[in-house]
Amino acid sequence: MEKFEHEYKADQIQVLEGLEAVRKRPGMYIGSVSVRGLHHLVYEIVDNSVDEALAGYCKNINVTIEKGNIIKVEDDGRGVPVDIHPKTKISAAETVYTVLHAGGKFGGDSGYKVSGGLHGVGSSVVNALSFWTEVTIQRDGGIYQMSFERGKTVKALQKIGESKKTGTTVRFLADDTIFETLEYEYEVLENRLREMAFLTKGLRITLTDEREETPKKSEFCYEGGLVSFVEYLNKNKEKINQKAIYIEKNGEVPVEIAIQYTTAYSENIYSFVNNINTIEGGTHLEGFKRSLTKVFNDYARSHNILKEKDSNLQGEDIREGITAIISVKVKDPQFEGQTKTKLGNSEVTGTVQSTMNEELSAFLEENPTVAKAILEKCISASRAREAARKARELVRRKNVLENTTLPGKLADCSSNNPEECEVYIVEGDSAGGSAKQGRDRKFQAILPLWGKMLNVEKSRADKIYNNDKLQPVILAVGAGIGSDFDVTKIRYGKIIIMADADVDGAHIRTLLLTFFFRYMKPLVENGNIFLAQPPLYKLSKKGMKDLYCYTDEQLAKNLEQLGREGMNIQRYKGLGEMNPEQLWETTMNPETRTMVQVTVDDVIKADEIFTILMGDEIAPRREFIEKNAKFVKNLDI
Ligand code: 0RA
Repeated sequence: MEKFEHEYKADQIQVLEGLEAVRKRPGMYIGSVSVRGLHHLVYEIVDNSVDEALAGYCKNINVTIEKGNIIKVEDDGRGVPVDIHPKTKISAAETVYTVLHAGGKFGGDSGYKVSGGLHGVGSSVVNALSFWTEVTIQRDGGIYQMSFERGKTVKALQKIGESKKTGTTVRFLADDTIFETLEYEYEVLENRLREMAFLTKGLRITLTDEREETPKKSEFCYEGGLVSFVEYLNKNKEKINQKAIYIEKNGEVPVEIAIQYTTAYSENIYSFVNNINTIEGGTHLEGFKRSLTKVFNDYARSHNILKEKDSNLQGEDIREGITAIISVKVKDPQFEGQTKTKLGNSEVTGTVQSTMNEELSAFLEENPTVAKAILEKCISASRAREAARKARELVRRKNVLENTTLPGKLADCSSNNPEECEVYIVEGDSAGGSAKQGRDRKFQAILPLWGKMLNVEKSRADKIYNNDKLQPVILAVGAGIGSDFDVTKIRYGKIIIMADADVDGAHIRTLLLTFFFRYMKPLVENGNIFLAQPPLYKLSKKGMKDLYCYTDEQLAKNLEQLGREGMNIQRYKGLGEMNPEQLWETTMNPETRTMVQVTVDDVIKADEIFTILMGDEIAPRREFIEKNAKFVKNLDI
């Protein structure tokens, strides 16, 4: 008996130490304590319910943002087991929510348990980082409930009623002493939940926002799974194969793939392992790419589309215009890479490759018209690549002849340490002149651009290398483009777009951002791209230091405080109206400027927006602009 008590205490101490560690270093468990980490809490709880759906027992998940930013996640699975652990005398349910490594144990042989994310520790991490958590379980004919504060049990599991239903409901309020904000963003949660629903065929997920007077609600349920996913991604694009190609095999490593080609030039392949977006790719993506290249080349040869004298199509030719989702389930996934989103399990390459080899070649044999249409596109991509290579060579040779690799218009900085260097891409010659005079030439370079910018959404790499507007940008950045792009070669750590605060400026900003997103994506992902924020107004008055306002709200507030009497309000129509000193002080001086860092939190969403804004179809663009017109002032992706 004594021994038993001793063990019980030891266990308890371990529990508290475990959750204390989570509270001490939340970033280690959920990435950060920013709004991003906050959303992560929701994903962790939803993941557990999705696991129950993957095991085949849960059909509906309802997520609610209640008033006061309380989150409720409700599922109709089997319910977390409520029986008492004979040794610890604690219920299995309480163990799951308080012990850092308890999740998987109880899922051992309860179907296909391949939880991603935190490998089953999610529930206890959320509990540790919440001001309070309340768990209600319906199971074995009863309703059971328990509650916690900052991870510590305040009410152990007890039966509070009878019920014939089963399921688990978790409500929690994140701890505001840990998170920078508790304000959930509806659209961010909506995107992730939609993605979850696509990845789990037939699962119904709802999201309700009760914070406003009139609640908002979204519902996602896709019988088509990944096929629905690619068709959703391509909804504003012109399709080559109307029906997505679908491949599924349920072996040791279940594989599911959907492929649809469009007339676009970009490549959109998203890969998932256990429903986690593997942004850095990995072995599953490798297997997919290898097979895609081989199957299309083999088909083209055996059907005489590629003649004997022709060389093989390259991978990138075959991936032009592709939209594909690869989803695999791996029992013991090894995640590598900078952000731990790269699958390392080497056996997965072969599984994906052989599944694709079999199923894709069968599909092509059965659908020769589709095969031919896709191959025509690949062959024209291959020709364009050849043209791009020649264009690139020409640019290189020209530079060698002229003994320069930098564009003539660039006013470079004297430092060549990329970490401290920044380049301003400035719209217009006169603003460029002011920027040149106003800058700190030690670390600030100026590249003026003017005239009509190429829309890269509608052109291929060869045109881009030859384009007189983009060529200077490519040379100044110094790291190539597309599949040649090498982020370690960039000459500036900050690339700052400085354009007027008007419609034309917004247009140039969008065109440049599209270019960076499509052809230098790592820059956007790593946060190297910034938008300068020039002031909109200058307030001046006798005896007062000039005051700059960057928004209409700021202007109104300042006028209210300082009065209009004798105040001169200058509205800046363009950067060119500022003299070099003003430009330095308001927009370029690192001590006083504000800049917007461009981030792509959601690459899928960003692709959608660029397609809408810059692509061929007009109706969705009009719809987007009408819907977002009131936000256009802060154009951000
Ligand atoms: C382990 C075993 C069983 C259910 C669950 C875990 C479970 C966990 C969560 C978390 C959220 N919702 C959940 N639903 C179920 C069931 C074991 C059995 O009944 O045999």
